[in-house]
Amino acid sequence: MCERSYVQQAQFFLNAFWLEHKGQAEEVWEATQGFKDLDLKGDAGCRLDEFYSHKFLESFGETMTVIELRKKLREIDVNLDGQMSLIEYLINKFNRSVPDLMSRPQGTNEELAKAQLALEEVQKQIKHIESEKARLEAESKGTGVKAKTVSLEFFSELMFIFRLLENCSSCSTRILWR
Ligand SMILES: [Ca+2]
Repeated sequence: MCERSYVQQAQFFLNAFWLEHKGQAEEVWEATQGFKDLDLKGDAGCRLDEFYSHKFLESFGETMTVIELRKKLREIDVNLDGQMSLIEYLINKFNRSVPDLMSRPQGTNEELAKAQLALEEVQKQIKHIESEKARLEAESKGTGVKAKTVSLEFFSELMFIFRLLENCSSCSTRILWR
């Protein structure tokens, strides 16, 4: 059973520590993606077992021996369930503590909310562009006025996306373009 998805755990962490760690939002989203990639349940998962925790720590840190990995996991695993949730990993990585996390207000962060809205808008636009791309490409292969109009349409959609990205300093391009 999952109380919070990986994305919700990342949001919870960033909400709590936005002032201190907004400059590392990119790293938080990369770790989020790393958990989702390794979890067989993908988006529906919320913690990695010992085997995948080790795999994650290996790919996101320096190479460690099995003993060092076990030690690191014990250090990260604050609720002692033998598994590593994203929030446990983030608390450890950024030298925070659970009491520290829980003492912070949630949901009052306008800047983060704006960044998330912009991210959703960009993702919507990318989906739209992807579905339109084939049609536009086919049409722009022709000649004459219609082909030129289609290319301009495509160009203005791209410019729209770039403008959104400019307003979304914490958006991860890796997540955006996957
Ligand atoms: Ca745990």
